[in-house]
Amino acid sequence: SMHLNDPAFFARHARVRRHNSHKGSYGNVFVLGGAPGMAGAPVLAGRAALQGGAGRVYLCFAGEPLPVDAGQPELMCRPARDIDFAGGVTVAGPGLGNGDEAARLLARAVASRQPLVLDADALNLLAADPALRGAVASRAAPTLATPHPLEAARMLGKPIDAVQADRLAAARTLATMLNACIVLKGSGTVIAAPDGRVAINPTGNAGLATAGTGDVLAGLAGALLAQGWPGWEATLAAVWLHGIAADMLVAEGTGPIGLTASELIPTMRVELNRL
Ligand code: NPW
Ligand code: AMP
Ligand code: MG
Repeated sequence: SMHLNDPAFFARHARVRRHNSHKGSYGNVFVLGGAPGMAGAPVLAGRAALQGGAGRVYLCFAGEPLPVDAGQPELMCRPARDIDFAGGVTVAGPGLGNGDEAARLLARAVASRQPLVLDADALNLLAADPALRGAVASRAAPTLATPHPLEAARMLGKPIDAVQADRLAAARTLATMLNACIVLKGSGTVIAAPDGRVAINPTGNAGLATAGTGDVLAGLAGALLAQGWPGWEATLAAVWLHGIAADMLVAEGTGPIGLTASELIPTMRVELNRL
């Protein structure tokens, strides 16, 4: 049941835009994050969601909301406490912080009946709260979780070396624990589903080893879910596109040294349109 992540498996889900469609046809994404000092993380996730094709994207700030993202004014900035996460896919975690208010907001997003992407501080909050992990595991809609090795180690209650020594086992254990598609990130990203399917991603390079690239991946995954992709295929496609974008930037000389997370976003969009 293990395979190499290849667009042949998922490309058919990249539907062309129907002539008579509108923004409501492509779903809403709520990015839940942005504690004080961490506004950049939801901005990156939100820009990736928008340029990944979502119809509308809301940045939902745990801290004081930015008035606007001047570099991407299409994004709608709101205080997270005003958002009812029922109306779309939530990407929870980028720069969310670890406090009580963050945990309350996350619990509301987990309770929505919509697809959910869990990243960054959402995963750290889950590591600290078995009841919230139980609430995630009992969700009916697709859940994706995108831990880097340290986030995986925190949820598994193991040292990071133990995660890295058997990345397949770590991803499978988390998939069962959370009843979620798991993306265990890092060189040789492992993807595991709760039904036992496993894939290894061949794209990407060490240019991705820079701040914010994980936030971009989470936003793209949310956009594909909002456009109706099934959970497993959305996961595979997001990881593959994120990696191929980095590979394209290296091929044109923009990396690996100094490649930035922001630069991935328009290149991911080109690759998504090419699927
Ligand atoms: P080390 O250094 O090797 O011991 P944390 P975070 C390890 C937000 N951000 N292989 C590595 O450990 C996020 O969204 C905001 C092996 C590394 O130092 C979060 O909310 C940004 N080890 C918050 O910051 C841009 C690996 O994990 C440590 C690994 C904290 O997230 C940046 C870091 O983990 C950021 O996204 C690998 N492949 N990858 C913004 N512009 O606002 C990671 N590690 O302590 O959980 O911190 O990931 O930076
Ligand atoms: P995060 O740590 O959450 O910002 O996520 C980092 C992103 O960059 C993930 O998608 C990782 O898989 C990717 N990444 C980091 N380092 C490497 C590497 N050496 N090779 C390939 N991908 C990497
Ligand atoms: Mg991250």
